[in-house]
Amino acid sequence: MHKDDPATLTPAAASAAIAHAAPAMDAFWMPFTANRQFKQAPRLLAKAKGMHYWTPEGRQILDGIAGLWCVNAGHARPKIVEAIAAQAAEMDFAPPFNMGHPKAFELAERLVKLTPAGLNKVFFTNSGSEAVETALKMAIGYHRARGDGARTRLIGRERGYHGVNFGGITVGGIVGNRKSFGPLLPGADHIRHTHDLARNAFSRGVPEHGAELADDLERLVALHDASTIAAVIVEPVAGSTGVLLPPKGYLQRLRSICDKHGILLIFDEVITGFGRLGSPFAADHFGVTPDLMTVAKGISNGCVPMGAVFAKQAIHDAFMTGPEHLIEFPHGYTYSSHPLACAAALGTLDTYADEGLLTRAATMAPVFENALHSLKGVPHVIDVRNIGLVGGIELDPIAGQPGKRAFDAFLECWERGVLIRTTGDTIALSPPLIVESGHIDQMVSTIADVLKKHA
Ligand code: PXG
Ligand code: PLP
Repeated sequence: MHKDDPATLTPAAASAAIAHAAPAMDAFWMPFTANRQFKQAPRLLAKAKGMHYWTPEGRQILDGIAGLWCVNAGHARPKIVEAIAAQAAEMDFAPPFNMGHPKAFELAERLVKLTPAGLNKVFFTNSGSEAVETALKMAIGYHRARGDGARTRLIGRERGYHGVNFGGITVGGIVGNRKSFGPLLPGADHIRHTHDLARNAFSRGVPEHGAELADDLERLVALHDASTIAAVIVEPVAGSTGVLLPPKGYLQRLRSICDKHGILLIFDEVITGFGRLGSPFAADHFGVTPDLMTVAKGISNGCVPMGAVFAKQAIHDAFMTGPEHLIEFPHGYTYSSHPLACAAALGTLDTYADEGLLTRAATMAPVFENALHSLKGVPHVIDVRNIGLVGGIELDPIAGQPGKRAFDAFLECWERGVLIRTTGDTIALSPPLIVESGHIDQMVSTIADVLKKHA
């Protein structure tokens, strides 16, 4: 036994030894974490490069989830690191209201060259949650600016995730994120989710069945009348709620119902944006262009917080009326287009371009798909879902303890050096887009070993 093993020490010396190894943990109220459980057995990350993290003790961890679906180019990429360092030295901050700085304009021009045709205006935020709030306000403000001010109702989808601010949880459909926070925004409603294990389990790519679920929007139009509905917001592929893919033809159908009724369609591409599906955006992948598109995460490779909303010209132009000295859209954040975020995003776009990363997921998708589907037949696996470099492995829940089977697998994969993500009883994988087949094998075989051990 090591001489500093806390078990051999007096309680006071043991606390001191632990304090030396790990920081005090009392003050930090951690986000989306079981705080009390975590602090009894902390999991710390101290260093990252490429496909890997290292713990403070130097244990290597394979990153199966691109940090938190964001580090698409992998960790510590030189062009991004250098861009941030140089910008911090040159100009730390510039006020974004009534002032500008060159990199914000440069970044905006470069971004709208990547987005689907028509989405050619960009508004910067600092997170996906802020991007969602911004898009919802743009939608309602757009209708009002056109003299259609009764269109205020926002429609989301069951099981949707649109961040954690009030607008986002109003249109979101994850019960646990909503139930504690009162009545939320008035007038919102939800269409049905598309998850259908009975018909679609173990689909490779988008499932066959369920395009007709888009018609649920017609039900809400019949109930509320289209003249009261501003916008519908969906994730093209729902990430947070467990990797739910749109059935074949579903998004096209949603687009045409929105067009028929003058309802704006918002794609929340916070996860799907920047190459996750093998195209720059999910809108490209599915050939469906929304009116507004929210992004975050991969826009800056997760290196400095940043989000954005892309808008069609007509939405932007509807606001550009009235006296020219007045603010057209009274909205913005202190840190909108922050210089460090802009520098990080420019370095990110350079890295994506140099290495073809915005389409690399399409090349790797068959390898990833085959590896994931090899888990069919492994104990407790009741579905495998995949598209591009996103995968979902759904497990049968332990009776009376929903989420526990997957969370236990997460803990054991961590012990074995692989970082995965779980939501409910679904394991999610979304590796950096630089992933190689050896990494995929390591992720999948680790998960298989863990599940077999608990057969
Ligand atoms: N919309 C979507 C579609 C997202 O996936 C957000 C908005 C909010 O972004 P911010 O930057 O405010 O977190 C997200 C974020 C998970 C997980 O458990 C997913 C997200 C965030 C944290 C955890 O899968 N997505
Ligand atoms: N609260 C107060 C008191 C503020 O002064 C501000 C911004 O000036 C905010 C909130 C909003 O902060 P942010 O612009 O970073 O979202």
